[in-house]
Amino acid sequence: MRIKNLFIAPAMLLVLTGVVACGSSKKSEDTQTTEKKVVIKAPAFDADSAYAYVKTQIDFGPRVPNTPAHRNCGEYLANQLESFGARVYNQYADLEAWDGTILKARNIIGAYNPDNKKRIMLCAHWDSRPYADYDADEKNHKKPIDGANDGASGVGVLLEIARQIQKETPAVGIDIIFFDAEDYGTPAWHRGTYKPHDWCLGSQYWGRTPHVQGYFARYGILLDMVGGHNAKFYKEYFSIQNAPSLVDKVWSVAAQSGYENYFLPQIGGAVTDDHVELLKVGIPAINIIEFHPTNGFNPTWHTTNDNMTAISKETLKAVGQTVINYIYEQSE
Ligand code: AHN
Ligand code: ZN
Repeated sequence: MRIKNLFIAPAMLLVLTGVVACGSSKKSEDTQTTEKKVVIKAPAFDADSAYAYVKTQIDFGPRVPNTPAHRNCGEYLANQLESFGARVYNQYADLEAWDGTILKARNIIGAYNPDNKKRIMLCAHWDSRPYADYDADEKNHKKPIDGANDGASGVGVLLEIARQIQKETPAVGIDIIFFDAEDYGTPAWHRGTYKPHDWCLGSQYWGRTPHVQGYFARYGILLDMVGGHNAKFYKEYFSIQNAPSLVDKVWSVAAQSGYENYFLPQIGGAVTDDHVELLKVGIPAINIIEFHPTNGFNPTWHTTNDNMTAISKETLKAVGQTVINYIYEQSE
């Protein structure tokens, strides 16, 4: 018997498995009571810690490929994963952007329990967009953005998850992947030709060249824009189409964990994002992203307002705790 619905919110979560035979020995002398109780603790996700990881990224300056801020932040992220006990892989690649610019890109992967065959990928993009092309003020359209929500929020949540899972090994292997060059897509103000496949360059590269030969994961979860104030997460279209059972599972874990106000049981729009590259190589993957079916992205999206003021600790907590609870529910 497996008792679910035991998510008692933050501090300590118990998943009880095993057989709890009926009644006590008082009822019947010859009824043997077998009781096996396996207690798996899902750690508490610390939103203050995640918030600090978001801020540290923003303090480097916009993480636009080919800039010192980008290089420095890449070093920071790889070092953090290593200090949290992960085996770190770096993928350096020269990737061609929409305008022909060669981006010195770096995908950063932290593997936990690398010999475990049952693996779950947790992903976010760590670069920030070079253009605030949706800013209300046209003067900002060619300026880079902080990308506090768009990029850094997902990375901040995953760094906090990395810090937590090093303390209590889950039954499954975890790969935390920070994709680069997701957000260098053709700007809205551009008129004329451009190279196609201009978004998600880092994950496209990873799809062609995984960090481990023959790599496979049972599931992938992408976090993109998971820090907005009062964010609502609808079930993203490509995720539902290609990994419906994972969507249902994660949304039900969210509800059991008390976050049904964030994870809505409704279909959202389709978002071309890094999870699509996982789907292309056969990994069932979903995108947890703030994207309203009619209103689209958060109003700060691709604007100069996507800075630290756009970040809510409550939202980071809802997403981070949900993902942790999901991970610790997985069995070997
Ligand atoms: C498109 O707008 C085509 N994709 C959204 C993916 C994205 C951009 N995620 C963050 N920034
Ligand atoms: Zn973006």
